[in-house]
Amino acid sequence: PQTIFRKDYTAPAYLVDTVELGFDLDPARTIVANRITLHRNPASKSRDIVLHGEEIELVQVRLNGKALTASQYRLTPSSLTIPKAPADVVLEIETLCAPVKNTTLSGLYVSNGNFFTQCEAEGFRRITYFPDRPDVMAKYTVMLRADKQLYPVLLSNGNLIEEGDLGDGRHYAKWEDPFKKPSYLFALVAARLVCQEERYTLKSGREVLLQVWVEEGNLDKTDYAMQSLKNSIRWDEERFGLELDLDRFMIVAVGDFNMGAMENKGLNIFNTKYVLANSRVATDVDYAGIEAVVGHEYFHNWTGNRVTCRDWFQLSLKEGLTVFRDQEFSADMIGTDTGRAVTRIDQVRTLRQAQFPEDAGPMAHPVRPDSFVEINNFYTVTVYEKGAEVVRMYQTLLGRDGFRKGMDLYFERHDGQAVECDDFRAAMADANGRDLTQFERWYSQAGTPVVTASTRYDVAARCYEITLSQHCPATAGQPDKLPFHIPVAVGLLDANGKDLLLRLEGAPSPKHAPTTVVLELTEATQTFRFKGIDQKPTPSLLRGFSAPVVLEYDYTDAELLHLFSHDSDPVNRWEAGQRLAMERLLVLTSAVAAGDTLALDDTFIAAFRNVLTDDTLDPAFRELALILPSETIIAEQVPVVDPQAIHGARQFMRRTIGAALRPELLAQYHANQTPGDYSPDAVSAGKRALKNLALAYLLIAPQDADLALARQQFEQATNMTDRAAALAALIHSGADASASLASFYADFEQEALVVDKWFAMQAAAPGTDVAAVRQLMLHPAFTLKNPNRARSLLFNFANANPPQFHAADGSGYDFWAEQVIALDKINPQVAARLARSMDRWRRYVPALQVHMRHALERVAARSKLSNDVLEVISKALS
Ligand code: BAL
Ligand code: ZN
Repeated sequence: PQTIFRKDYTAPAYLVDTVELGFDLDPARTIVANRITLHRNPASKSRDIVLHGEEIELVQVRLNGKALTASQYRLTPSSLTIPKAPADVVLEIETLCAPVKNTTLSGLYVSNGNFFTQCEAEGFRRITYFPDRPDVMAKYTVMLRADKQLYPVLLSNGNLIEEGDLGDGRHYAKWEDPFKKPSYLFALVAARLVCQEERYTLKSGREVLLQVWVEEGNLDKTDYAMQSLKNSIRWDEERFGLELDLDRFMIVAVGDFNMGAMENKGLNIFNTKYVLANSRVATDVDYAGIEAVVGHEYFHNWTGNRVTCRDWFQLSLKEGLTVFRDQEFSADMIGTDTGRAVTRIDQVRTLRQAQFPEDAGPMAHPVRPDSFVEINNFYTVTVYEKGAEVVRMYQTLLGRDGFRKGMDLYFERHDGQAVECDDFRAAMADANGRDLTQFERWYSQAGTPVVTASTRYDVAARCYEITLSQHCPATAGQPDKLPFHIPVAVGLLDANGKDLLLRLEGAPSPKHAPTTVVLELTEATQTFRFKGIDQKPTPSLLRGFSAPVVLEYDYTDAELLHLFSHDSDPVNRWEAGQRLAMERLLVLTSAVAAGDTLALDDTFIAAFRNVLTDDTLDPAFRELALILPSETIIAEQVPVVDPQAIHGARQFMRRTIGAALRPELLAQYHANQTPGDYSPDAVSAGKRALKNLALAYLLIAPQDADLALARQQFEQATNMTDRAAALAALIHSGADASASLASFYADFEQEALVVDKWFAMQAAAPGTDVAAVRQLMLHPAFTLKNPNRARSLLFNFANANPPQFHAADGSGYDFWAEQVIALDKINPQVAARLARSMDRWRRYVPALQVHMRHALERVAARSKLSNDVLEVISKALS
């Protein structure tokens, strides 16, 4: 397959002014008539019109009114080229496609009898021939024709300008999008759906129509999505001064969807997972996901749609920025400082769980990649979550007001354009009079920087020195890295745990000395001096996780315990607990591998007890503080991964905590009940989280009373959060959970998203081996064709059940290879995601590596792999 390089970018030879699309929708044979007006791009020397097209049948093409013969164009399986075209062109192209056969869920497809589209990144070319690249922006008019009975609802982007009957049992609707857009933002829906709708008044007084479209039985699950949409609209007005620019904004839910959701202009199409919720079927985590994703897609309307990407290498321009915006939105919706910190801790966990391993593995790439084979493989945690960290660092360096000034300038300069990450950086720099040249390295260098700190206290000079050094490990094609511009937020705690007031040598003295300062590390090594320090402090480094780096500092246990008890920065307070746990988990992992006796010190238990029982702390924070680093995160810390030893060590620690803190866990279990009507608000959700974590600890080595408690919660729960948590705890306890599993399934078999949970819980349970997963695949509700279902069983097994996936005989890897191959025939995007589960194979103990290599080679040996899977597997093996 061909590698595409960022350096090879050339401007399009022709630009498109208008697009008129006509669809005669039929599942087996949809006719697409496409009339585009183009003009030659003065910035290009070429006179060839290059149109992309895949898996569509060309019926005819007319240029300026004249039908072209086959000798007048070049047709390949992926393109239609019209050489030596005139300067101004009207092209009329008719094509055929078969949506019902489209299992890739890219382009136009059928889900549960309804038509949907997904065009990002390159799905539009599966609908019609077109210059399917984001720097070609045009105005679209869309005519939809379809059977009226089967598809009563016909939607596309923008405004509905006409609708009516065609007299033959069919009807039509004509839509016009007033804004220029790239083809990846095109969407249509033709379906039997119902909607919740509401007229909403913007801050300016303009009224808009908001709609959430779902299948008939799901109308009672649309309130939270609608509320989240209204909150998003208000938030973007208030925080960034950005108003909804359309008269109508629609969200449509579909059960078969590759991504979480898609920001098509005015017609967001969503995975049902991020729309449907009521207390019966959705958990607190689901509610939070809906708020975040509804926000995310809505915020794309400005950061992505109004200003879009010049090319797909710039994907993080819209994704990193929009993730940052949705993160800030979710934090602001909670509103409290600890609430913000809890969302921040969640982000740090995601980075460590998924992004740091990606940065250190065979698919490592810069936030702005330099090359790819298949762009779908680059919708990654690096582009999204690390990209959001990069955007967050602007705000950390420039302040909230400075960041807002940069955003304002970005829109002033680039509204209606397709631009690059560098343009965003320039707007931030110019709006604030700052030189952000070095900051560019966050976009161009892959890998997670390691910042090493050392400190020195000079009692005579009353001076405390912090020396910071940085290096970044080599990644593919980038053996040597230059220093990054890293904001390192620090505070200093006195012996009582109080923050010291900070005066940094060489920096202007503010009227009120702060308790946190942001040190700007720009060189390989730099020393910072704090003046007027009367006692040796405990440093709190990288507060708020101010940069996506690994921070190394030789903390003593006493210092970590001090921070874990007192740090005013909740992120670092949590971090101290994670470090205390990690040090011990590494020792325990070695002990398990060596067959030594395992032990956990009382000091550690006492620290956990203190946090668990400290009622001045938010339950949501306490829950996070008591979750041990995951097996994946532990695996990243050891030189050679022995998954059984890691699992044994972590289980031992959980079991020991559960036994030692039994009375306190029980007390917290009872103290954090949330009686009354269910509400997904952060305070209630935090209580449920702590309560259910307590239950999980109690059920690691359960007494009969604990099992009874879990069964009672399972049976009497008034919401899915509590019901699912009790069921998961029962499954993980090792006790017989079959009756509970059966009754759960019977109660919810009509609820696809709950059935996903049922599969997912079992897949992740350490008692579920490959044979059990194979058995679950035979269940009538299982199908590889639905991405959510495939993810619930296969991905959870491969990624969330290390002791079974890494079974010593390699059976987990054989199973993985089989499923990657099977999925690739149906849906290459989803298959390639599953293929990524083997990214870190070279880090495992040699005996497992042999099996892993064999499984990878088995996939690689297949003759008809998609580019998606081929790229992932070849990079893993290279
Ligand atoms: N643009 C693809 C889905 C999302 O990031 O919103
Ligand atoms: Zn996005």
